[in-house]
Amino acid sequence: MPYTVPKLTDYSAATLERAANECLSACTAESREVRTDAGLKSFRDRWMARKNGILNQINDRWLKGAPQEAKREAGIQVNALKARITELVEGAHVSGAGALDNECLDISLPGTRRPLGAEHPVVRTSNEIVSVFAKLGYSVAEGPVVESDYYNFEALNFPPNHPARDTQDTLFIAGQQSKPPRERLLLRTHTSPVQIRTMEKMAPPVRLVIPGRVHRNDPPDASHSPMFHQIEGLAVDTNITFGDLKGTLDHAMKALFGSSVRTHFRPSFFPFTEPSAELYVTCFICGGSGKRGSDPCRPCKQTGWIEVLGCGMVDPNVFEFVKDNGYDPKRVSGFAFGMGVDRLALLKYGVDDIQLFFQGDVRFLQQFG
Ligand code: 2NL
Repeated sequence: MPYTVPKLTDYSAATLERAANECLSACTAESREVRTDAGLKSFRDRWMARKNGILNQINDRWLKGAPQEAKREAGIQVNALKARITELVEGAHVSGAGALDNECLDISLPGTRRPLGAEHPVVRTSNEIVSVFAKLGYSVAEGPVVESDYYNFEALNFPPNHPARDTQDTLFIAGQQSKPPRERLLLRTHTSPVQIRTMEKMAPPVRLVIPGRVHRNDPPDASHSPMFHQIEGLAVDTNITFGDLKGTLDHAMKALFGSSVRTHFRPSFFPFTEPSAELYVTCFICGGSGKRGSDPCRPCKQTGWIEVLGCGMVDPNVFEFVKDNGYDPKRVSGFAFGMGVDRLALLKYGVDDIQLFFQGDVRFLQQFG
């Protein structure tokens, strides 16, 4: 006898459960009997048809017919049953001897193509730089992109209203005039605030690298973007000297650009380091000759040297802000450095427009796959 939906004598949980189980076994048994496409269609119609299909009848008899106080429990049971029946009916397929032509699984169909992504060239460059320092025992730290004036400027020896702040065209968050100046929020202009935050948490000695996104109010062109990436490094210990800075950075440049590059330091100025320097490496495009064949080498402007980063000995004024956590400038010293990752990626991959990094054009990005 084919299955028919019984009328329930009562609506207790036990009765409902028994009825649901009977219904499920009937459906399972019928699904096993399906042999042909036509059989599959009538099986589906019998159970699922909107008008008078078995599921529909169950709804009418077991749910709508239930007394008010049993409706909630009946609803839960009926919904669970419906889900299982639907799964069974939709999963049923034509099977059995001689019915191979009707198999639903066609192994000759091509699979679903899942294109592989590629690491973005800026991220790749950033990871390469980080890993050079990780091998030297440096920890990696990250921090917020929206920062307070205190961490972005004040604690880094840019006092309020100091002209050094003008060198970093800052994007401020609007509507904060009511806050004290040092609490006002901005988009960090460098990753240095994370160095301060980390020194507040970790007592010396520290060896740190900090990669991350930074913002400046620069109009976009081939070499500028209001959003770009930096990596900064910091080493603080007793007796850290400028010699340590030179040795560490010379090693890092050889690891990054090849063992034949040479390094060269020129005096510079940063508010948070004293003394400060710019680091140049022999041009890895022309090998230091300033020429490519008979043409001038453009990346190094024929000088044979490329500026890669800024660095220096941490200014004692910076340590004063974290003195309570063991950074007494009389006891510890340190060096720090910072580099623009995007600019290095441009040089490394011979890309002539920084905007290409941020437009998300798949034709560009695919070349790094
Ligand atoms: C550049 C120069 C630099 C630093 C960053 C730093 C951080 C602390 C203390 C002292 Cl907490 N210094 N960072 C130092 C020198 C240079 O970046 O041209 N970056 C793109």
